[in-house]
Amino acid sequence: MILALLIGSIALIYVIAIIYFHCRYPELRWDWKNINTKKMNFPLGFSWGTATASHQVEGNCTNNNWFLWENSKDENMNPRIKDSQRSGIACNHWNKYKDDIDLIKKIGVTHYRFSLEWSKIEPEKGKYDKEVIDHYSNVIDSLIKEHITPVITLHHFTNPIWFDEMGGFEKEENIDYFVSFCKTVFSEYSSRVKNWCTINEPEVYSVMGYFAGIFPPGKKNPQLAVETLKNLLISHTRVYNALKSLPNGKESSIGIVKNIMQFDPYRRWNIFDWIVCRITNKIYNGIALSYLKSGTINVNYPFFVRMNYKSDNAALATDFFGLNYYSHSHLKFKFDSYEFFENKFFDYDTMTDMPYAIYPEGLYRAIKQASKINKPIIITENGIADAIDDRRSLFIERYIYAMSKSIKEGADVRGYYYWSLMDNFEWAEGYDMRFGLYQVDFKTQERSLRKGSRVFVNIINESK
Ligand code: GCO
Repeated sequence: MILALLIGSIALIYVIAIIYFHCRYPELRWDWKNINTKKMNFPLGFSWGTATASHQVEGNCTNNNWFLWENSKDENMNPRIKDSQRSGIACNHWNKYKDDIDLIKKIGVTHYRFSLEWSKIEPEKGKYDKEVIDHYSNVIDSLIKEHITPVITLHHFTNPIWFDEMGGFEKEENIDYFVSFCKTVFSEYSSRVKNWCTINEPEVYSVMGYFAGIFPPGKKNPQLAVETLKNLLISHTRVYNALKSLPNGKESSIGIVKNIMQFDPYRRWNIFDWIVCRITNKIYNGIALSYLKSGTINVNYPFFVRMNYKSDNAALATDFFGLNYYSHSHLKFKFDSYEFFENKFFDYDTMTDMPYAIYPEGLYRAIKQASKINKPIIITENGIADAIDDRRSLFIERYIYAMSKSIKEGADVRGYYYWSLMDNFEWAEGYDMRFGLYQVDFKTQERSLRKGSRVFVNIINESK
């Protein structure tokens, strides 16, 4: 009798918990057959752009942690990049930037988000390379000449080797070096550049580098992953405050860039799938969102990670929320003391070449999540890896539709930058992932606009 009661109560609690999760965290799905994606409106002054990052496009980034990673002979580090590919000269954007600016112009966008390669500007601690500073200055001038607004990212995954050797962002005391770099480049360019992104995707940097071990430094230490994440968030705040107090600081728009990914349970009736989704979400999205909103981080998962932090000046210290969005994940619990879930897909999913399903509803959901910070949102990245170019136009149309719907419902989204201008070095995936609006032939460095990108050009033209 007692046993029956016990089993009955557990079953009841299980059912109630599942119903609660199910209703509280619905997985949004729209009936695309009955949606007219042509019905889109964008606010006046909405900015259209495209994005790249230094290590992925410039070439010859031989003084950063990724270069070491790509060329590492350490057996334990391999295989880290698919088929041992190396970034090498990448798209040779360093030398071809003028041609590339013409390409940017041709698409009709008005904003170009690119990153400064810290390891080139400050190759040794405290020593700045004047030629490199001049190079970026020329890039900025060329953009402005073509009426394209430069949007600079100060940190996009790569560190100078000297900084990594000191422990990089694992150590809070190292943040000072990054702040100094940022102040130097801001003083150089801020009279011409008004839009600044501090840190790109702190959660991706930490999770990939310190939990999955797929990015440098290839560690697998969850606690260190959240410490590093916290330090990157603190870096954002410190850079934000430092730049705001410099000349041109007040007039500049300075924000952080965060990737949002939803974690939906693979089996909606399975409590373990729900639990791993909630934990993963709390770490991947929750830490940064809570830090930006209230300056606090409270994560307590005994035997896994623990982080309780409060900052007095972090809350709302950002002028915009840069949102990078690609897709959601379906997690399935698995018995494993380290990676306690696996990523699953459904037969009905339309996949991109990356292990991401096309899920435009997710961008709508992500905008809702980001809106909680109460700052203007810029979609700083969104795009598809599609080498054969048979899904790109659908992707663009539907994701932009999802964004426009959220704007219609009141979300303060100010811009959309497609990732990426051209095919480039996709980190651990090497050159196989083709995100470009322009296809790049890496043998000849020729660029050509993909058919699937034309829909982007049309949407921009129609919105004017
Ligand atoms: C990231 C970066 C980009 C990627 C892009 C496609 O999200 O990892 O910001 O550098 O190339 O997101 O995966």
